[in-house]
Amino acid sequence: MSRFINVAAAQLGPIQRSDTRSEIIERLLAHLRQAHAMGCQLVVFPELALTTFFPRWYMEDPEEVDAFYEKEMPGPTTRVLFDTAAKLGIGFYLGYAELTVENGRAHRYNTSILVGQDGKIIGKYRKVHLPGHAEHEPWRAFQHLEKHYFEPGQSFDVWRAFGGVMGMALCNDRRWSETYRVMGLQGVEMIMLGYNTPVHNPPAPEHDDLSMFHNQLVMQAGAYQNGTWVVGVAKAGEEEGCEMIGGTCIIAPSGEIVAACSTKGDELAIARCDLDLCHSYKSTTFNFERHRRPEAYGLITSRRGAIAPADVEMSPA
Ligand code: CDT
Repeated sequence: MSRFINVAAAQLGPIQRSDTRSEIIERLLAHLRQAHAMGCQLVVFPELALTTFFPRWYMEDPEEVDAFYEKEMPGPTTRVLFDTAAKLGIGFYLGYAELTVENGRAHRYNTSILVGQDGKIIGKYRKVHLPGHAEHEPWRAFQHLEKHYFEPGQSFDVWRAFGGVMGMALCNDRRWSETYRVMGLQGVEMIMLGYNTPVHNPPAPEHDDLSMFHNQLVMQAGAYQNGTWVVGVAKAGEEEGCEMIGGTCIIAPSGEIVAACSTKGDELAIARCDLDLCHSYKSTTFNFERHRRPEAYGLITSRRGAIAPADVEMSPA
């Protein structure tokens, strides 16, 4: 059997701080229209797709900071995305900064939503693995203050949509095998994942030459080990002096890349994804029910950091 979904991985080139929301949304709309013209049912946008990657700056003025967040979704400027999606009959995944008030307290998250072909929100995901640091670290060429600007999300959920089981993750989540496995255990068939990844990692510059290799390594492994499609979408190119990797691609449950962007600008990579391909991996090598041994995995949820066994000094015989 085949269950096809035509997916567009909608890479964005850089977004500068001076770009207005309306200008940025025009670029997203162009992607939606082009993807629709090419027969797609789903468009996947990057993480924080409505703004520049603002956690690269330490800011103290709350008004300046809050301007980067969406207070409602859809809101006055984003509604056109939902209306266009409904008109074209095309769904989308969108990453953005969310500001919400609960019981009189403000909460800020690095969020993505999945919107159906009717323009209605199907599900929301809040980034679990927030990288970087919480305090200003002036020694860095640029900051990575996600731990300062966002609270972590608490779960990896999946949704029945687009004829399959859909999951969401954001950027740094893709480096953690737990991300894929928790969704794998809920039968996920397609994980959508937007990212903003600088080429240069200030605490580990020795990894810079490997940034694209690591990007593909983690997403291809996550796809194969869980028998799922993975759609990884970059915001790429030189944004405010910070060079970000591209590498947007669509990965099959075999772990193979089946479509990829070749530039660092606005570009679509399109694939006709058969969700039934997942079955051949989920029912053989990665038949979880048959082969997993959760009784041996207790440390995964009971321990956070690594603790090596004590170094026992051998006494002379
Ligand atoms: N946005 C985001 O999560 N970026 C991180 C940078 C970490 S530096 C290795 C990422 O994992 O790509």
